Amino acid sequence: MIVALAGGTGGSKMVHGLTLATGQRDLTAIVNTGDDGEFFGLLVCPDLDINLYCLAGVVADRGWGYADDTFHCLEGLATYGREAWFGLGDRDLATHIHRTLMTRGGARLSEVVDDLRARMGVEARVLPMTDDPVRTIITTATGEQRFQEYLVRDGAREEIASIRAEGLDTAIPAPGVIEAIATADLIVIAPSSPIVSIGTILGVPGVRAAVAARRERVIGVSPIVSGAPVEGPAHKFLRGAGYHECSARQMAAMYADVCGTFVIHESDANEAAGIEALDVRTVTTDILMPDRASRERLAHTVIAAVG
Ligand code: FO1
Repeated sequence: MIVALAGGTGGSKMVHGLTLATGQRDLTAIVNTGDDGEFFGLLVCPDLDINLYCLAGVVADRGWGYADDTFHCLEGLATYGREAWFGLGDRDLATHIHRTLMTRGGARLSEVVDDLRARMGVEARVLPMTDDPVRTIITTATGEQRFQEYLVRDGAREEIASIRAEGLDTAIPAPGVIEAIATADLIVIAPSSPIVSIGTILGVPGVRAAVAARRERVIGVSPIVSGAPVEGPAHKFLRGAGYHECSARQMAAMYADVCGTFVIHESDANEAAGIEALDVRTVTTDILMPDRASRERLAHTVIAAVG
């Protein structure tokens, strides 16, 4: 069994690649929920949905939401003066309504995700990192913003003064999370943000220690290539968390306690010696995943690297 720790778009590409390489039944994805939020009274879980939609083959090319979705409901809400900056498509809204109704009926988030997974025909196991609410809060000079407000509404323009994940300290790993990590043949840290995606998953009490105990079976893939993030404003999150170096080596240093092997892009080959000095074995290859073939190829490299 392969376990992947994943955030949204970058993470889902790695998860997808791993399923192409091994089949869906051999994969468990443990997914960040710090990006979750409430919109129009509905519980929206972007990273879980991105992974589910990707595995179901229905994700839009932009990497989130349903392919070919329409936005009539959101447009209607805008005419009533409602804030419509978060692109909730009509088909996507069905997911949020179903999830909200299930949770209001007493279901845990992990039960909802499993229900969505089964109904979408996804065979891979998809687990939220926790069933408890965790919300990433970004503080800038303007004040506190919810994660999606900072990222989508405000376009991640401002420098970040601090980042915190509300509810993380007391969150309990979702059922199956620790067991999956403890028994996995291979644990892949997907190229998601080390702060607001992977950092949040590892921050759930007990998860970092469980992954560290499997360090020799853990392989990370760098979300940074040539000093810049492959997806999203990872550099802003890094600076906001007090890291002033944005490099593959910095990523490896942040994971050195949990990760025995790290995959970097060939353009960063000059950083390999610095990473090996952290006692992290380094694999250098093309880690960009623009299409299906590149995802599958990288997944095969990742699997072969840890044997
Ligand atoms: N990302 C955007 O850049 N703009 C959007 O309007 C947007 C809407 C959205 C709706 C549902 C969903 O599941 C994801 C959505 N995302 C949108 C993606 C999301 O903001 C981020 O990519 C993740 O939270 C980061 O992993």
